[in-house]
Amino acid sequence: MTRCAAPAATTSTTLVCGFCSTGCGLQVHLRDGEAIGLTPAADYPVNAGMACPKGWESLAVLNAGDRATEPLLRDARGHLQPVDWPAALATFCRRFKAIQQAHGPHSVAFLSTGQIATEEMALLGSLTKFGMGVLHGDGNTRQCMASAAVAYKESFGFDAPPYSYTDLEQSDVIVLVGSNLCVAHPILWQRICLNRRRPEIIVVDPRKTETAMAATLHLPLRPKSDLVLFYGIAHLLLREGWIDREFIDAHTLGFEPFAAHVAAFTPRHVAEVSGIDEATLHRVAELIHRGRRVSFWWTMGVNQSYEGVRTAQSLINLALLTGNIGKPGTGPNSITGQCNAMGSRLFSNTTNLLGGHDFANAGHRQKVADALGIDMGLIPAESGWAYDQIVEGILAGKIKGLWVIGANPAHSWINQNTLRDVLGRLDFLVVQDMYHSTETAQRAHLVLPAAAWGEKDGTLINSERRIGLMKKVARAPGQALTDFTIFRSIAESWGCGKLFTRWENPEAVFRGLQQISRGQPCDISGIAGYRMLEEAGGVQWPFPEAAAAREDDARLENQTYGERRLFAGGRFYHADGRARFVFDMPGRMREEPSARYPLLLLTGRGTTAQWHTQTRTAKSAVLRKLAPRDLYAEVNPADARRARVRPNQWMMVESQRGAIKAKAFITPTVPAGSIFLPMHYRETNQLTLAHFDPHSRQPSYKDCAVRIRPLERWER
Ligand SMILES: Nc1nc2c(c(=O)[nH]1)N[C@H]1C(S)=C(S)[C@@H](COP(=O)(O)OP(=O)(O)OC[C@H]3O[C@@H](n4cnc5c(=O)[nH]c(N)nc54)[C@H](O)[C@@H]3O)O[C@H]1N2
Ligand SMILES: Nc1nc2c(c(=O)[nH]1)N[C@H]1C(S)=C(S)[C@@H](COP(=O)(O)OP(=O)(O)OC[C@H]3O[C@@H](n4cnc5c(=O)[nH]c(N)nc54)[C@H](O)[C@@H]3O)O[C@H]1N2
Ligand code: SF4
Ligand SMILES: [Mo]
Repeated sequence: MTRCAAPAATTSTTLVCGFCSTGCGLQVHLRDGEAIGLTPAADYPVNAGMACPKGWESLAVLNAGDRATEPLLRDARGHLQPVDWPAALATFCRRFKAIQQAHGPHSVAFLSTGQIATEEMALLGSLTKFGMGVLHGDGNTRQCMASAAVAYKESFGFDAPPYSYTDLEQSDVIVLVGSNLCVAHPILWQRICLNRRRPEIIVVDPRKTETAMAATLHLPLRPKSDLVLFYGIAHLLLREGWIDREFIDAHTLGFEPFAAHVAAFTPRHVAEVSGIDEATLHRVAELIHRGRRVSFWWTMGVNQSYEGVRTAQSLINLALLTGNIGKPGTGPNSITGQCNAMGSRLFSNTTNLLGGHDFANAGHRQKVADALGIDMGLIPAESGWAYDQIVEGILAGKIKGLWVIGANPAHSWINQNTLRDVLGRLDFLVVQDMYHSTETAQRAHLVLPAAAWGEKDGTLINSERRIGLMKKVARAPGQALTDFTIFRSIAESWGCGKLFTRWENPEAVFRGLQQISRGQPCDISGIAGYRMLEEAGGVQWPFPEAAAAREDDARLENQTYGERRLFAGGRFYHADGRARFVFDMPGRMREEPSARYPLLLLTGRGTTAQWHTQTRTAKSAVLRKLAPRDLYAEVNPADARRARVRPNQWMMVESQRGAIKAKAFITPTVPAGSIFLPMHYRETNQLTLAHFDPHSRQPSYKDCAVRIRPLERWER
């Protein structure tokens, strides 16, 4: 007779996905406390039982042969060799301190990420700036969200995306600009599919993307003609009197100059520049006018531009002009990218002082110092350099030490030829990552092994400002530690640990951040700890104590945790309560196609199964099967014919900065005169041109001139 083993205890718990900013809830199934699988959480308000392939494979990517399991230090012969943590920490402090002593405190900088917990970002930003005397630190969110953040700040007085995802279900007219939802935010597309109002869906994208194909109207505008296009739509709305004058008068500033500005953007001129004919322009204006609830959504086709801020504001202006804000199904809505880009915008202590405060404001510095129990003199009075300025600082020999956390700039940063040279100039490069094999880690002097999503606790903030929980459901491999623990250990080794005695664990930090947020637009002082986040399926900011009290009443009336759409009362965050119309003259592309380089290069996301530089997604056998292995370029049939390129043939794609090989994917979905390269392959950014929006310093990743030629068999 055989005896049965006692049945293992199986339970489950819900955590927020660690890939994109949609912030789906994933129900992880545990046996004896260890994750054994996951399914999309049916009762999470964001995704209601849905998830994309990346979410489904979240656990699979944790088990990979190239996980960093111990610290690695480059030896005298140039090889990365394992060392123990005490040695790694001692080297970290010794090398960075020596650099600071020789070249000044600001000669060490850091580059962080939108993919770690809010508590971790806050600790990193405070450790570096208040403890280590570092001034210059930025996030990979600069590549992604900076234009939206600046646009909102200037227009509304605070970086505040105003919407809830339910707005996707409540709109009559949904305008998606430079946003390929079906690939980049598939669950948000699913939310649109739940809209029962038979919405008009207008997609503005030079390419006929998966999303454009599913739309009711696709505007294949010429790349980078968005600003002219939306000024033209404003022109038509004004000309026809299709504006909400009452809203404009009561809640905005700058209408008259804006109206004068767009007078020059006549339909004829706009049609010429954008390639969208006058009848279609009129139809779009009329749809916006007729729609009772119109929402404008944008992503990287807008933000990643040399005029990203003003383009984002041209959409904000349309919402203000027509009063489409603060009501269900409306809003000028920027969709974020990474799982915690929104956390980074408020709490990373890089561009803004913790909690959306201003480094330059002495009152703000005092408030934060008091809340943290530190000397105000430790808080710098300026925000430090942006990503591109840090890169330039290294080139100029001003920055000699760099600490990269949760980012892979040696693949993702614009114009790799300079970047790789730049990283090579550093005296000391530390990379803190979950894998030791990333392009950046391979160039490091010291690699610090980090635990990943699923192996640690903390919070993430999604695109609709919902703060959700990330939890430890698996053990980190080898000696890998959570980013939180690594930062705490560095604080101790550096000798500034006493500044952070209150920062014992992520939840304690969360409580501290709640205090700091008091009185800010992002006030979250009313959240009753992680427990409330767990019970409510996440809570959107703002949630001040006063709201918490109201919420209790609402719950008595048997309502769920209410959604916090912003600006319902028409009051914005500028001191006078009014939103601003902000506008400018459209500029020109820096590198237009020419006789030598006749094609314009667009770049972006390729498939739902690929995440950025593929350090994570390439580790899943399932996701690998769902994505092309080789780099491919979408080429229009007319351009392919001209260049004598055949389907699937290897080609050379060249810009003034480099030449790469890619397979030809000949398709009419990319407009003639442009080609498209997905960003997931390391070659893509060897071609891109380093240029930036002057207000947000966000890279303009989606416009530079290239040429193609077929490769002979012997050339491959
Ligand atoms: N599967 C997957 N999902 C992701 C990510 C991923 O790597 N993989 N990354 C996440 C992150 S961090 C981000 S930021 C988001 C990005 O999400 P999206 O912004 O939706 O993705 P992209 O493909 O970069 O760019 C969107 C579109 O902009 C278009 N575009 C290019 N130039 C112009 C232009 O001048 N005007 C207009 N109107 N459109 C233009 C491109 O053709 C492209 O279809 O995705 C998030 N989701
Ligand atoms: N040409 C072109 N280039 C682009 C874009 C484009 O559209 N076109 N898009 C840009 C945009 S929007 C973005 S957001 C960037 C993304 O650029 P990056 O952020 O540089 O790319 P990722 O691959 O997301 O790098 C994240 C790194 O963090 C590691 N990691 C994951 N989880 C953790 C963790 O918990 N702790 C630590 N320490 N590490 C972790 C991963 O292994 C990976 O190496 O790319 C930009 N680059
Ligand atoms: S849509 Fe985004 S948040 Fe949802 S499962 Fe996919 S990657 Fe995760
Ligand atoms: Mo991004």
